[in-house]
Amino acid sequence: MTTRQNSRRDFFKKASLSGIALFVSSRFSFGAKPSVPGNASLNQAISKLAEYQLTGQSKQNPLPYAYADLEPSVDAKTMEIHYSKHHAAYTKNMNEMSATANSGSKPLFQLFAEIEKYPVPLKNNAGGFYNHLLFWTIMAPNTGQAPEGNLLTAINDSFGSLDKFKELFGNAGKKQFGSGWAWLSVNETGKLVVSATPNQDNPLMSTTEVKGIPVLTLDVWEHAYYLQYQNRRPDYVDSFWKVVNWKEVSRRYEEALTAIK
Ligand code: MN3
Repeated sequence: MTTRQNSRRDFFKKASLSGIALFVSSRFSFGAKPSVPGNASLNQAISKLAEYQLTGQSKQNPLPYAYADLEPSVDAKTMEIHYSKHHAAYTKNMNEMSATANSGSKPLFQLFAEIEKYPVPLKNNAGGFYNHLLFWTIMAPNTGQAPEGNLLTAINDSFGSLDKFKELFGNAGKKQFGSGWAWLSVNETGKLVVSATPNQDNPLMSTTEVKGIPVLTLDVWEHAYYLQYQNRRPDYVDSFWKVVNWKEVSRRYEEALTAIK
């Protein structure tokens, strides 16, 4: 036995005698990552959402516009590859992996709520399936829209102004290191929160720190903008506001609030 192992053994012996062994072992044993607490009341609200019917055996919805319709914010070729290749691959992989993990008939949001129990590739592909499904709906051709009504009031209350919200959300996307997503979500108290996640993680997942029901999102993977913007992610993020479908964001906001009440 090495000196190090000896001193570790001695430490635990002493710790046990002094009554702190339980504390030490629960915090440091098994090399486990710190767990993110679950949120029963949020999960209860999530179970009331229309999209709760989605399972690990789902199809892509048809795009609600043509590939070229988001130009000049998002070019047609990017939209075509993004929808017909990337999103299609996440969908196919999720369906295959869900079948293997025996989770194919489980509501997707229930899977997200206990995602730490499943293999990371299933998490990545199920996240990729849902995040894009949401993303397509919250964009529309040159909307000229701005948030109104309850949503605008909530944005002003939470962030000070629409411009301050756009800056905060935009920075979440611009500063996300590597691939990921920016989010506007309704949290368990009904408050709006901005966050960013890496990879295909989302605020519905048990492993995500800032949890909530997402109502607006922006894909900042390079595949979402590189053909048109190359390294200029900030330009892509700024151009996104021209194609935000605020009517749909508002609908999702009201649905989330109703589910949480
Ligand atoms: Mn993408």
